Amino acid sequence: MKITDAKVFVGGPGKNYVTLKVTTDQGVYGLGDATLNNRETLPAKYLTDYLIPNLIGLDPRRSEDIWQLFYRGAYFRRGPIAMAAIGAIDMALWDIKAKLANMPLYQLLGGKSRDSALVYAHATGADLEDLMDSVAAYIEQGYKAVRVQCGIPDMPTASYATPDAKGGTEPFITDFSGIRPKTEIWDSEKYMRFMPGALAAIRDRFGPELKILHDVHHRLLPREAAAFAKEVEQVGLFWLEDPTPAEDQDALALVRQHSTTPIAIGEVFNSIWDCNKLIEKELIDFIRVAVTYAGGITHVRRIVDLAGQHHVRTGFHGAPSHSPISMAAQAHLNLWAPNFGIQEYLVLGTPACDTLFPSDHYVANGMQHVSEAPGLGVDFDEAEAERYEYKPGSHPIVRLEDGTLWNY
Ligand code: KDG
Ligand code: MG
Repeated sequence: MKITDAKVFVGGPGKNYVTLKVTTDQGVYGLGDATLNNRETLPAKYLTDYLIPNLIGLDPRRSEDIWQLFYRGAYFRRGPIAMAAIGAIDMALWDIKAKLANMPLYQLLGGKSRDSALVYAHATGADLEDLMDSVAAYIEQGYKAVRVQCGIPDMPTASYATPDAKGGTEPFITDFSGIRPKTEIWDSEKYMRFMPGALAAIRDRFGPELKILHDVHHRLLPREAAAFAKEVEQVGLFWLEDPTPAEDQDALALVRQHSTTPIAIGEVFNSIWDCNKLIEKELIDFIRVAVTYAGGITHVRRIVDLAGQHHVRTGFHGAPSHSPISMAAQAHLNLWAPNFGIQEYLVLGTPACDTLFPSDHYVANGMQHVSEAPGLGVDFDEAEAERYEYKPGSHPIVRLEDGTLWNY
């Protein structure tokens, strides 16, 4: 059996999804997602210029060897661009493998450890009252877990993932007016004075059952993060996410030393080498890698297994920057992983997105249900894809009030 062709498509409804389709001489094809938010053309180019020419002619069933070939063979290892490109190929090869076996992918991983998987939604508000309305709306829809992000009083712009005005939706997240980023203003002191009380008020209003998550989005120093995590302990958060930038894996030790608030980190990690110390020293509770830019199912599965030995559960990244293909791959991992924790889930499900990526995966009552179709259980409509093209866009950047550049 041989791979005969592989094509990359960039575009989609409201997002530049990077979609890989790998075809074989036996008519079976596989799909992968190499979307790297706001840098989408780069994994696409890495695929077309370097990986695909070496992929043609190989046996698609040798997914492990092909992973090693592209990882070790590059000499310059890791990094989100290469790992997103390798990840897309890996997903496509697992899709092919599971289609050949005529099984949904989770069966090849070891079968179901649960019937459906807990997800969390994004509640957001320009202020606390607005945020409460957003949380209430998700509870009404059956969600058991919500991430809460709130505008901070006296901050001159919206803060991370909050709308400019009441009733607005999360400004997700790419601004398609060009590649020059907008600037948000940040003040950690104002945030630390306001946010613990806001989280406590949400707990008071919605009671003990609601799983409350909060994303600091890398903005605190380790000492500040330790103080914050300690102060919010009585709220009983499900997790506190990205309290510090985690290039320095040891920084999390300070947070751990001072607080029992569960910590989630890793959405920007792209290999096991970015999180092995965090996991082995048991400094975190949830690992947030994504199958896209962490090297696909083959590599993420290794991270999940390491995590499982250290009481670290999964909480795969699921921002709308991931296409339904990688979300499907993660849905299968979620059904299998013995140390599954939660899945971030946003309703990608615009009719246009569903038309481009038809599938039977669905979320109901805050639980993710996985398609029984062979493979990843998601398809890609190439004719529909011709309606879309790449649109340049950017994340905001963050500066302190005096102009100093800070962490977005
Ligand atoms: O590209 C950046 C987004 O993926 C990120 O801001 C989303 O922090 C995020 C989250 O938790 O979903
Ligand atoms: Mg995050």
